[in-house]
Amino acid sequence: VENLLSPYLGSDFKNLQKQIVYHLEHTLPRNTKTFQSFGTYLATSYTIRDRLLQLSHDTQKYYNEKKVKQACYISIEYLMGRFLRNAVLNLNLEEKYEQALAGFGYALEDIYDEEQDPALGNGGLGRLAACFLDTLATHNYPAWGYGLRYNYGLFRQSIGSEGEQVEKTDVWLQFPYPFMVENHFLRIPIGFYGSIETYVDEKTKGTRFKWHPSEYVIAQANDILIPGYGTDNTNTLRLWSCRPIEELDFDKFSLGDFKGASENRLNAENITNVLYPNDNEVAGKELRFKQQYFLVAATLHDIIRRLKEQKRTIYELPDFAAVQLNDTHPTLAIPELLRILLDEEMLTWEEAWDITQRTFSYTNHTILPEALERWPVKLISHLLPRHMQLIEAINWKFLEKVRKIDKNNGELTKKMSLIENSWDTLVRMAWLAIVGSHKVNGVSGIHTNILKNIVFQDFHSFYPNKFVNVTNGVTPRRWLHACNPKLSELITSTLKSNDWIYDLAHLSKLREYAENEDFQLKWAAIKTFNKRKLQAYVKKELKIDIGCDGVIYDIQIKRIHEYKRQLMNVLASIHFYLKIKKMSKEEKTKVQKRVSFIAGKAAPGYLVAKKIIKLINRVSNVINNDPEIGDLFKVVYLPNYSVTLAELLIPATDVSEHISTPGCEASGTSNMKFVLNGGLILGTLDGANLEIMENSGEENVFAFGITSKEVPQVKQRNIEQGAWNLMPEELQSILGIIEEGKFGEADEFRGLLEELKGVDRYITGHDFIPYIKELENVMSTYQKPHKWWKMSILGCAGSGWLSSDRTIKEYAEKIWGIKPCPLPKIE
Ligand code: 26Q
Repeated sequence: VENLLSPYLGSDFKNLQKQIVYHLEHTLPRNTKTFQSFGTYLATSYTIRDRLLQLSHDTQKYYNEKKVKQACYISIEYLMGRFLRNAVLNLNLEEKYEQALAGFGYALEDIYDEEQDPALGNGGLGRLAACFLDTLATHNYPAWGYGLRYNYGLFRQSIGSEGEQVEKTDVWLQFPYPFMVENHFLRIPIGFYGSIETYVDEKTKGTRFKWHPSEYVIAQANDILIPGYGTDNTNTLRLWSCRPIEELDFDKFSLGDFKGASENRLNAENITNVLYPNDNEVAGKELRFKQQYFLVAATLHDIIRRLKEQKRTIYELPDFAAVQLNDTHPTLAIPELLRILLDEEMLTWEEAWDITQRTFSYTNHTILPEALERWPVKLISHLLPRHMQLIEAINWKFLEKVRKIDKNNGELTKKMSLIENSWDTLVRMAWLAIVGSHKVNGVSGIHTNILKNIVFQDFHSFYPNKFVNVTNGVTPRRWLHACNPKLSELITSTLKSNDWIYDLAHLSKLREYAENEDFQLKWAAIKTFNKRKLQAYVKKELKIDIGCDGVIYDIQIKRIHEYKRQLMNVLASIHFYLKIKKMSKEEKTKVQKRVSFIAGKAAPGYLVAKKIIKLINRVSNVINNDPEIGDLFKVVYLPNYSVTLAELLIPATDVSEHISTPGCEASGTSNMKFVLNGGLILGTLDGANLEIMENSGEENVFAFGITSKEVPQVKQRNIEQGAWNLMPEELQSILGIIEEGKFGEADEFRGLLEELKGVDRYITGHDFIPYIKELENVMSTYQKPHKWWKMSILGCAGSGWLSSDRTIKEYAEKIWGIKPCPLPKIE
């Protein structure tokens, strides 16, 4: 710990300048004469990395000395967002760095903007993992994140001339990424394919198995160090990249087979080459399966290596690490650990199974059937023969117990079997994850109830104590303190303390200011300030003029998905457009002005979602260029939604839309970020919206529609009577207008409309009128500023529990059994 005092790491601004120049001249091929912003960003970042390396060494040393239990979070996605601002704020060095860079003629703010946004995730699940890492470090929990270092992150999105989504490769490693430390000393061989050897153990005379893979690749560690806010504890996110065992086949090369010579390298690099761009939808590709195994095999190897480094035995694994499976994507960790314990550590089945169950726990993030992973037995047997054998053994032993309570001649056994016989023989990964874990959690109250009572009902009866709820949360560091500095300052000065940044419950003290005129004015002025920044961005990037004062900024930003109902949103925009067009001049003066923003990516193979994007852009084009509408209403599609863009949008939002079909959105997390920033919610009775209503007060949320329990009846009626026959006339005529070709060729959107007219799976027709009515309520409430700002302040004041700090405390206590382990402070 005393190393922290080393003069090199001194943090007076002159020292920081020396460190920056050092890196400029020695780490980069630059000097003080060829200073430019990007080089300055890199050099500045390297100084941060030095500090974090030092802190991380001390942290690991301390955890090892104390032998504390740690959480290991395995996730195939991490949506980290930019690093530099977060690190500078967490280390409390903002003023010093500002000063240091000002000396070189740079504004720190502009230097932040040089950084790329590592997009190693799709959406909610990956961003949740990132918020958890921030909280774990901030609250001094011994914890590791494990994931993959993809060469290419989530594609970059632009909009083509027809309004369609265009995807481009995200080459994020084109330039050095200074916050990731390649760890060349950690190289782990990972096997695939091959055969199983059976032999008799001399000592016990029992049958043993050994897997002989026929192919190997190397997993190499790349570490991103995670600073906590206001603490020295610095945890590690370890991302694996895949390397070949042999870089080049020299025999082939010598024979002139240049392509064949590099085959090894190319095949290996394939595994961590690209992030699958599917969100809430399974891509059943062999390469994806290989990614999943690669991740868990490397991770378990590393965890066991670290356990043994502490001179502890394998029996202590469950006291050394709590391993959390972020959805079913890392479920192969279960048979992989069993394999290690049985075939390498030579434990008995009972011992091995007990250790496995006590080590793992599993979080479910979705109940959509198309997102539940099922992998063909054939594929698993080919790629991982020993693992398939173990899955069958787990299933056999599990079903033995199920059969005892199965009174319905095999019905229950069939339903609960880890292996399904339908169009193919498939392994149900969620079933495997449940059976192999000691705890399973959903991510919001309603979601966990649906898991217990519907999706995993049989398992809940079988294991009544296994299922728990842990409602999601978001880190207030990034999602308030960093992205909305003016609001952060106002809160700190009002509460006369910044304790809220790591104990968000303090926000409740804002309640007493909710109706204070002076406070409301300050609060509203900050919103306007943030809206102006967004207005300028829209002008610069999209060349669209939007208003600001007196204009509602209404936003829906999330992955494009039918269940999230961006389609309903754009249909409502057409409704309002038509309504304004029919108005007299006099009536128009009374219209509440509004800008409807939509942003989000569609999975490249999800054609319906891509059509929705196209429709939004076509509608936007018509509305924004109609002189009869002027500045009364605009529809703006913001391309390339990302964490960085969210940091601009969320503080600038008056009202955000979370309008999924009830029962479909497991939780949602952006809803929490908006409330934290004084945005109001227009939402359905779904996911975390419900808990936001409970905590911030129902009267402070614009809620509409039916409960998830009522949805099946509506769907059934649609099927029986045809959705068209039940559709309100207003919506029928809007569909008619689209069909007439008002927004481009009539045929273009036929598929979208046919679904609405036929089955209407997501009950858009049913919800359309209540939705429009609530939107109108939003607009009329905006005209009563005192009421609006009261709602906004009360929403924020009630959002203390939305912090991922609260979420992680629950995981730590209910699931992991870990405790904070703060490094001793040095003065
Ligand atoms: C699976 C197999 C093959 C390829 C891709 C996938 C895959 C990838 C990503 C399946 C699902 C996902 C992502 C799911 C997700 O982001 N779910 C969201 O999780 C959030 C955090 O809990 C919730 O707030 C959201 O409600 C939920 O939709």
